[in-house]
Amino acid sequence: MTRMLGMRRPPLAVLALTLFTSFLLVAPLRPAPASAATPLTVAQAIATQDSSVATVRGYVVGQPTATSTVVTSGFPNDYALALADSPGTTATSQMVYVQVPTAFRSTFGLRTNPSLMGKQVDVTGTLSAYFSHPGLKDGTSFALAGTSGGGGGGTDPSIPPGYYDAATGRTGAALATALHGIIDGNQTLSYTQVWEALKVTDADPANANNVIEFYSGRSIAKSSNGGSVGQWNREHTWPQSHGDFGTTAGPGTDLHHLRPEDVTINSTRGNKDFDNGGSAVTNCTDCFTDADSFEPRDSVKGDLARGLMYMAVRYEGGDGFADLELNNTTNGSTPYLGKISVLLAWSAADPVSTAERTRNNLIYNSYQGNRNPFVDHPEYAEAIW
Ligand SMILES: [Ca+2]
Ligand SMILES: [Ca+2]
Repeated sequence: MTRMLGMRRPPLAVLALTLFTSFLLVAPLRPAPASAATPLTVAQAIATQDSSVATVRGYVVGQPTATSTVVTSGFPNDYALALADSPGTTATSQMVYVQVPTAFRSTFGLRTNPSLMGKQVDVTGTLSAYFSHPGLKDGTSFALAGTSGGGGGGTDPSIPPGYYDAATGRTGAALATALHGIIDGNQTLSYTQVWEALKVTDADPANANNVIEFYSGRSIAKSSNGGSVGQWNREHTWPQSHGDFGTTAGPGTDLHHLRPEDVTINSTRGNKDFDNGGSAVTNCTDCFTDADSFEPRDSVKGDLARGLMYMAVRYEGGDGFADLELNNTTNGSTPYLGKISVLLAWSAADPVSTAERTRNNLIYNSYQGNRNPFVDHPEYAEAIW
Protein backbone atom coordinates (compact mmCIF):
# COMPACT_ATOMS: atom_id res chain seq x y z
CA MET A 1 0.00 0.00 0.00
CA THR A 2 2.80 2.41 0.81
CA ARG A 3 4.00 2.41 -2.79
CA MET A 4 0.64 3.73 -3.99
CA LEU A 5 0.47 6.60 -1.55
CA GLY A 6 1.56 9.15 -4.12
CA MET A 7 -0.92 7.99 -6.77
CA ARG A 8 -4.47 9.12 -7.13
CA ARG A 9 -7.27 7.25 -8.78
CA PRO A 10 -8.50 9.24 -11.78
CA PRO A 11 -12.00 10.63 -11.27
CA LEU A 12 -14.76 8.73 -13.07
CA ALA A 13 -15.37 11.65 -15.44
CA VAL A 14 -11.80 11.49 -16.72
CA LEU A 15 -12.11 7.74 -17.36
CA ALA A 16 -15.30 8.32 -19.31
CA LEU A 17 -13.69 11.08 -21.37
CA THR A 18 -10.70 8.82 -22.12
CA LEU A 19 -12.98 6.06 -23.38
CA PHE A 20 -14.95 8.52 -25.50
CA THR A 21 -11.73 9.96 -27.01
CA SER A 22 -10.52 6.44 -27.82
CA PHE A 23 -13.79 5.79 -29.59
CA LEU A 24 -13.38 8.98 -31.66
CA LEU A 25 -9.90 7.87 -32.72
CA VAL A 26 -11.01 4.39 -33.73
CA ALA A 27 -14.29 5.26 -35.38
CA PRO A 28 -12.94 6.91 -38.57
CA LEU A 29 -10.88 3.79 -39.35
CA ARG A 30 -14.04 1.84 -40.13
CA PRO A 31 -15.12 1.82 -43.79
CA ALA A 32 -16.54 5.18 -44.72
CA PRO A 33 -20.20 5.32 -45.75
CA ALA A 34 -20.93 5.26 -49.45
CA SER A 35 -21.66 8.95 -49.61
CA ALA A 36 -18.30 9.96 -48.08
CA ALA A 37 -15.96 12.09 -50.18
CA THR A 38 -12.95 9.99 -49.17
CA PRO A 39 -12.67 6.90 -51.37
CA LEU A 40 -12.43 3.44 -49.83
CA THR A 41 -9.13 1.61 -49.93
CA VAL A 42 -9.12 -1.74 -51.67
CA ALA A 43 -8.79 -3.48 -48.29
CA GLN A 44 -11.93 -1.65 -47.14
CA ALA A 45 -13.75 -2.56 -50.35
CA ILE A 46 -12.89 -6.23 -49.85
CA ALA A 47 -14.25 -6.03 -46.28
CA THR A 48 -17.46 -4.25 -47.34
CA GLN A 49 -19.11 -6.55 -49.88
CA ASP A 50 -22.63 -5.49 -48.84
CA SER A 51 -24.06 -4.24 -52.16
CA SER A 52 -23.63 -0.62 -51.08
CA VAL A 53 -22.49 1.99 -53.60
CA ALA A 54 -18.99 3.38 -52.99
CA THR A 55 -15.96 4.95 -54.62
CA VAL A 56 -12.83 2.78 -54.37
CA ARG A 57 -9.29 4.02 -54.97
CA GLY A 58 -6.60 1.54 -56.02
CA TYR A 59 -3.77 0.77 -58.40
CA VAL A 60 -4.48 -1.16 -61.59
CA VAL A 61 -2.57 -4.44 -61.19
CA GLY A 62 -4.06 -6.54 -63.99
CA GLN A 63 -7.15 -8.10 -65.52
CA PRO A 64 -9.02 -10.87 -63.66
CA THR A 65 -9.89 -13.77 -65.96
CA ALA A 66 -10.96 -16.27 -63.25
CA THR A 67 -11.44 -16.27 -59.46
CA SER A 68 -7.72 -16.78 -58.75
CA THR A 69 -6.22 -15.59 -62.04
CA VAL A 70 -5.17 -12.03 -62.84
CA VAL A 71 -3.16 -11.49 -66.04
CA THR A 72 -0.65 -8.63 -66.24
CA SER A 73 -0.10 -8.51 -70.00
CA GLY A 74 -1.65 -9.85 -73.19
CA PHE A 75 -5.03 -8.63 -71.98
CA PRO A 76 -7.84 -10.63 -73.65
CA ASN A 77 -10.45 -7.83 -73.66
CA ASP A 78 -11.62 -4.61 -71.97
CA TYR A 79 -14.12 -6.11 -69.53
CA ALA A 80 -12.44 -6.11 -66.12
CA LEU A 81 -9.70 -4.61 -63.91
CA ALA A 82 -8.04 -5.77 -60.72
CA LEU A 83 -7.24 -3.03 -58.19
CA ALA A 84 -4.90 -3.24 -55.18
CA ASP A 85 -3.61 -0.85 -52.51
CA SER A 86 -0.04 -1.24 -53.82
CA PRO A 87 1.04 -1.28 -57.48
CA GLY A 88 3.32 -4.26 -56.72
CA THR A 89 0.57 -6.53 -55.35
CA THR A 90 0.38 -10.01 -56.88
CA ALA A 91 -1.83 -11.80 -54.30
CA THR A 92 -5.40 -11.96 -55.64
CA SER A 93 -6.67 -12.01 -52.03
CA GLN A 94 -5.54 -8.37 -51.77
CA MET A 95 -7.37 -7.28 -54.94
CA VAL A 96 -10.86 -6.14 -55.74
CA TYR A 97 -12.17 -7.14 -59.18
CA VAL A 98 -13.83 -4.31 -61.09
CA GLN A 99 -16.38 -4.90 -63.83
CA VAL A 100 -15.86 -2.38 -66.66
CA PRO A 101 -19.25 -1.50 -68.20
CA THR A 102 -19.50 -0.96 -71.96
CA ALA A 103 -19.40 2.84 -71.68
CA PHE A 104 -15.96 2.79 -70.01
CA ARG A 105 -14.25 0.01 -71.98
CA SER A 106 -12.58 2.30 -74.55
CA THR A 107 -11.02 4.45 -71.80
CA PHE A 108 -10.51 2.00 -68.90
CA GLY A 109 -10.26 -1.42 -70.55
CA LEU A 110 -6.76 -2.92 -70.36
CA ARG A 111 -6.75 -4.45 -73.84
CA THR A 112 -7.19 -0.96 -75.33
CA ASN A 113 -5.26 0.85 -72.59
CA PRO A 114 -2.44 -1.42 -71.33
CA SER A 115 -0.63 1.70 -70.06
CA LEU A 116 -3.20 1.82 -67.22
CA MET A 117 -1.10 -0.83 -65.47
CA GLY A 118 0.29 0.71 -62.30
CA LYS A 119 -1.96 3.77 -62.49
CA GLN A 120 -4.10 4.81 -59.52
CA VAL A 121 -7.80 5.09 -60.32
CA ASP A 122 -11.08 5.97 -58.57
CA VAL A 123 -14.07 3.80 -59.47
CA THR A 124 -17.62 4.29 -58.20
CA GLY A 125 -19.82 1.19 -58.28
CA THR A 126 -21.64 -1.45 -56.26
CA LEU A 127 -19.64 -3.52 -53.76
CA SER A 128 -20.58 -7.07 -54.71
CA ALA A 129 -18.88 -10.25 -55.90
CA TYR A 130 -17.42 -10.47 -59.42
CA PHE A 131 -15.76 -13.66 -60.72
CA SER A 132 -16.82 -15.18 -57.33
CA HIS A 133 -14.36 -12.78 -55.69
CA PRO A 134 -14.71 -9.45 -53.81
CA GLY A 135 -15.80 -7.06 -56.50
CA LEU A 136 -17.09 -3.69 -57.65
CA LYS A 137 -19.83 -3.89 -60.27
CA ASP A 138 -22.09 -1.65 -62.36
CA GLY A 139 -19.60 1.22 -62.28
CA THR A 140 -20.95 4.72 -62.88
CA SER A 141 -17.64 6.63 -62.75
CA PHE A 142 -14.02 5.81 -63.66
CA ALA A 143 -11.23 8.39 -63.24
CA LEU A 144 -7.48 8.56 -62.82
CA ALA A 145 -6.66 9.50 -59.22
CA GLY A 146 -4.04 11.92 -60.58
CA THR A 147 -1.41 11.38 -57.94
CA SER A 148 2.29 11.88 -58.48
CA GLY A 149 5.07 9.54 -57.50
CA GLY A 150 5.51 11.23 -54.13
CA GLY A 151 9.14 11.30 -53.03
CA GLY A 152 10.02 9.28 -56.11
CA GLY A 153 9.19 12.18 -58.38
CA GLY A 154 8.86 11.70 -62.11
CA THR A 155 5.68 11.23 -64.05
CA ASP A 156 5.01 7.54 -63.39
CA PRO A 157 2.75 7.14 -60.34
CA SER A 158 3.99 3.59 -59.88
CA ILE A 159 7.54 4.70 -59.02
CA PRO A 160 7.79 3.78 -55.32
CA PRO A 161 7.94 6.92 -53.17
CA GLY A 162 11.54 7.61 -52.16
CA TYR A 163 13.07 5.21 -54.69
CA TYR A 164 15.32 7.93 -56.14
CA ASP A 165 15.92 9.96 -52.97
CA ALA A 166 19.65 9.07 -52.92
CA ALA A 167 20.04 10.52 -56.42
CA THR A 168 18.38 13.85 -55.68
CA GLY A 169 20.51 16.88 -56.49
CA ARG A 170 23.39 14.87 -57.98
CA THR A 171 24.93 15.01 -61.45
CA GLY A 172 27.81 13.37 -63.31
CA ALA A 173 29.74 10.54 -61.67
CA ALA A 174 28.05 11.21 -58.31
CA LEU A 175 24.65 10.63 -59.91
CA ALA A 176 25.85 7.42 -61.59
CA THR A 177 27.23 6.16 -58.27
CA ALA A 178 23.98 6.96 -56.46
CA LEU A 179 21.92 5.22 -59.15
CA HIS A 180 24.19 2.16 -59.03
CA GLY A 181 23.53 1.93 -55.29
CA ILE A 182 19.78 2.08 -55.93
CA ILE A 183 19.60 -0.55 -58.68
CA ASP A 184 22.31 -3.09 -57.82
CA GLY A 185 21.74 -6.23 -55.75
CA ASN A 186 18.75 -7.12 -57.93
CA GLN A 187 17.22 -10.56 -58.26
CA THR A 188 18.64 -12.46 -61.24
CA LEU A 189 17.13 -14.90 -63.71
CA SER A 190 18.64 -17.99 -65.29
CA TYR A 191 19.10 -17.84 -69.05
CA THR A 192 16.28 -20.38 -69.39
CA GLN A 193 13.92 -18.21 -67.32
CA VAL A 194 14.61 -15.32 -69.73
CA TRP A 195 12.56 -17.09 -72.43
CA GLU A 196 9.40 -17.05 -70.31
CA ALA A 197 10.03 -13.53 -68.97
CA LEU A 198 10.39 -12.04 -72.47
CA LYS A 199 7.07 -13.63 -73.42
CA VAL A 200 5.54 -11.38 -70.73
CA THR A 201 7.64 -8.20 -70.90
CA ASP A 202 7.57 -8.02 -74.70
CA ALA A 203 4.12 -9.47 -75.36
CA ASP A 204 2.18 -8.04 -78.31
CA PRO A 205 -0.61 -5.92 -76.74
CA ALA A 206 -2.81 -6.78 -79.73
CA ASN A 207 -2.21 -10.55 -79.62
CA ALA A 208 -1.67 -12.38 -76.33
CA ASN A 209 -0.08 -15.33 -78.15
CA ASN A 210 2.74 -13.24 -79.63
CA VAL A 211 5.81 -11.20 -78.76
CA ILE A 212 7.06 -8.15 -80.67
CA GLU A 213 10.57 -8.47 -82.10
CA PHE A 214 12.50 -5.45 -80.92
CA TYR A 215 14.41 -4.22 -83.98
CA SER A 216 12.08 -5.50 -86.69
CA GLY A 217 8.78 -4.72 -84.95
CA ARG A 218 7.36 -8.00 -86.26
CA SER A 219 4.74 -9.83 -84.16
CA ILE A 220 5.63 -13.52 -83.86
CA ALA A 221 4.21 -16.48 -81.89
CA LYS A 222 5.64 -16.76 -78.39
CA SER A 223 6.02 -20.49 -79.12
CA SER A 224 8.29 -19.80 -82.13
CA ASN A 225 11.35 -19.28 -79.94
CA GLY A 226 14.58 -21.07 -80.73
CA GLY A 227 17.70 -20.95 -82.83
CA SER A 228 16.40 -21.70 -86.32
CA VAL A 229 15.88 -19.32 -89.21
CA GLY A 230 12.41 -17.75 -88.88
CA GLN A 231 12.29 -18.13 -85.08
CA TRP A 232 12.96 -15.47 -82.41
CA ASN A 233 15.70 -15.66 -79.80
CA ARG A 234 17.18 -13.67 -76.92
CA GLU A 235 18.96 -10.57 -78.23
CA HIS A 236 21.55 -8.96 -75.93
CA THR A 237 21.29 -5.31 -76.97
CA TRP A 238 24.55 -4.93 -74.97
CA PRO A 239 26.45 -7.73 -76.74
CA GLN A 240 27.88 -10.54 -74.60
CA SER A 241 31.34 -9.99 -76.11
CA HIS A 242 31.41 -6.34 -74.93
CA GLY A 243 32.43 -7.38 -71.41
CA ASP A 244 32.54 -11.14 -71.99
CA PHE A 245 29.71 -11.79 -69.53
CA GLY A 246 28.13 -14.76 -71.30
CA THR A 247 24.73 -16.05 -70.23
CA THR A 248 25.23 -16.87 -66.55
CA ALA A 249 22.89 -15.00 -64.17
CA GLY A 250 23.97 -11.35 -64.34
CA PRO A 251 24.35 -8.94 -67.25
CA GLY A 252 23.76 -11.79 -69.71
CA THR A 253 20.29 -12.45 -68.26
CA ASP A 254 19.31 -8.86 -67.33
CA LEU A 255 15.87 -8.16 -68.78
CA HIS A 256 16.45 -4.40 -68.94
CA HIS A 257 18.59 -4.93 -72.08
CA LEU A 258 17.36 -8.32 -73.35
CA ARG A 259 14.75 -8.40 -76.12
CA PRO A 260 13.13 -10.88 -78.50
CA GLU A 261 14.58 -10.65 -82.01
CA ASP A 262 14.43 -12.59 -85.24
CA VAL A 263 17.30 -15.09 -85.37
CA THR A 264 18.66 -13.79 -88.69
CA ILE A 265 18.43 -10.10 -87.74
CA ASN A 266 20.03 -10.86 -84.37
CA SER A 267 22.90 -12.46 -86.27
CA THR A 268 23.18 -9.45 -88.63
CA ARG A 269 23.44 -7.12 -85.64
CA GLY A 270 26.04 -9.44 -84.10
CA ASN A 271 28.19 -7.52 -81.63
CA LYS A 272 28.20 -4.24 -83.55
CA ASP A 273 28.04 -0.90 -81.77
CA PHE A 274 25.15 1.50 -82.46
CA ASP A 275 25.42 4.38 -84.91
CA ASN A 276 23.40 6.01 -87.68
CA GLY A 277 23.56 4.80 -91.24
CA GLY A 278 24.57 1.91 -93.47
CA SER A 279 22.54 -0.23 -95.85
CA ALA A 280 18.96 -1.34 -95.28
CA VAL A 281 18.54 -4.59 -93.32
CA THR A 282 16.37 -7.27 -94.95
CA ASN A 283 13.02 -7.89 -93.18
CA CYS A 284 13.77 -5.09 -90.69
CA THR A 285 11.95 -1.93 -91.79
CA ASP A 286 13.90 1.26 -91.12
CA CYS A 287 16.96 -0.65 -89.83
CA PHE A 288 20.46 0.00 -91.24
CA THR A 289 23.85 -1.59 -90.80
CA ASP A 290 27.47 -1.37 -91.97
CA ALA A 291 30.67 -3.18 -91.04
CA ASP A 292 30.85 -1.96 -87.44
CA SER A 293 27.44 -0.50 -86.47
CA PHE A 294 23.68 -1.03 -86.44
CA GLU A 295 20.70 1.39 -86.41
CA PRO A 296 17.21 0.16 -85.38
CA ARG A 297 13.80 1.57 -86.34
CA ASP A 298 13.00 5.02 -84.91
CA SER A 299 10.30 3.98 -82.44
CA VAL A 300 12.69 1.84 -80.37
CA LYS A 301 15.78 4.03 -80.54
CA GLY A 302 15.06 5.65 -77.18
CA ASP A 303 14.07 2.35 -75.53
CA LEU A 304 17.36 0.87 -76.76
CA ALA A 305 19.47 3.81 -75.55
CA ARG A 306 17.87 3.85 -72.08
CA GLY A 307 18.41 0.08 -71.70
CA LEU A 308 22.12 0.48 -72.53
CA MET A 309 22.48 3.43 -70.12
CA TYR A 310 21.01 1.21 -67.40
CA MET A 311 23.67 -1.43 -68.16
CA ALA A 312 26.52 1.08 -67.90
CA VAL A 313 25.35 2.23 -64.46
CA ARG A 314 24.24 -1.15 -63.12
CA TYR A 315 27.53 -2.95 -63.91
CA GLU A 316 30.53 -1.25 -62.32
CA GLY A 317 32.97 -4.13 -61.98
CA GLY A 318 31.27 -5.91 -59.06
CA ASP A 319 29.48 -9.28 -58.90
CA GLY A 320 32.39 -10.90 -60.80
CA PHE A 321 31.57 -9.06 -64.04
CA ALA A 322 33.33 -6.37 -66.07
CA ASP A 323 32.66 -2.65 -65.63
CA LEU A 324 30.45 -1.92 -68.64
CA GLU A 325 30.82 1.59 -70.04
CA LEU A 326 29.43 3.65 -72.91
CA ASN A 327 31.92 5.59 -75.04
CA ASN A 328 31.87 7.47 -78.30
CA THR A 329 33.49 5.05 -80.72
CA THR A 330 32.91 1.63 -82.23
CA ASN A 331 34.70 -0.89 -80.09
CA GLY A 332 34.62 -4.52 -81.12
CA SER A 333 35.01 -6.93 -78.20
CA THR A 334 35.70 -4.77 -75.14
CA PRO A 335 33.59 -3.85 -72.09
CA TYR A 336 32.72 -0.65 -73.96
CA LEU A 337 29.81 0.13 -76.24
CA GLY A 338 29.13 3.16 -78.45
CA LYS A 339 28.31 5.60 -79.57
CA ILE A 340 27.12 7.56 -76.56
CA SER A 341 26.55 10.78 -78.55
CA VAL A 342 24.21 8.90 -80.88
CA LEU A 343 22.44 7.14 -77.99
CA LEU A 344 21.82 10.47 -76.24
CA ALA A 345 20.28 11.84 -79.45
CA TRP A 346 18.17 8.71 -79.87
CA SER A 347 16.91 8.93 -76.26
CA ALA A 348 15.92 12.57 -76.79
CA ALA A 349 14.23 11.94 -80.15
CA ASP A 350 12.20 8.94 -78.93
CA PRO A 351 10.75 9.91 -75.52
CA VAL A 352 9.61 7.37 -72.91
CA SER A 353 6.29 5.79 -73.88
CA THR A 354 3.64 4.30 -71.63
CA ALA A 355 4.50 0.85 -73.01
CA GLU A 356 8.11 1.39 -71.95
CA ARG A 357 6.98 2.36 -68.44
CA THR A 358 4.80 -0.73 -68.28
CA ARG A 359 7.77 -2.93 -69.22
CA ASN A 360 9.93 -1.26 -66.56
CA ASN A 361 7.22 -1.84 -63.95
CA LEU A 362 6.87 -5.49 -64.96
CA ILE A 363 10.60 -6.10 -64.57
CA TYR A 364 10.57 -4.29 -61.22
CA ASN A 365 7.47 -5.97 -59.83
CA SER A 366 7.67 -9.47 -61.29
CA TYR A 367 11.30 -10.36 -62.04
CA GLN A 368 14.24 -8.31 -60.82
CA GLY A 369 13.09 -5.84 -58.16
CA ASN A 370 15.08 -3.02 -59.75
CA ARG A 371 14.06 -0.24 -62.12
CA ASN A 372 15.65 1.41 -65.15
CA PRO A 373 16.33 4.97 -63.87
CA PHE A 374 16.53 6.33 -67.42
CA VAL A 375 12.94 5.28 -68.10
CA ASP A 376 11.71 6.88 -64.87
CA HIS A 377 13.98 9.95 -65.23
CA PRO A 378 15.18 10.35 -68.84
CA GLU A 379 16.81 13.62 -67.81
CA TYR A 380 19.45 11.60 -65.89
CA ALA A 381 21.05 10.70 -69.26
CA GLU A 382 22.28 14.22 -70.03
CA ALA A 383 23.11 14.72 -66.34
CA ILE A 384 25.62 11.85 -66.47
CA TRP A 385 26.99 11.82 -70.04
CA1 LIG B 1 10.12 4.27 -78.10
CA1 LIG C 1 29.80 0.85 -65.60
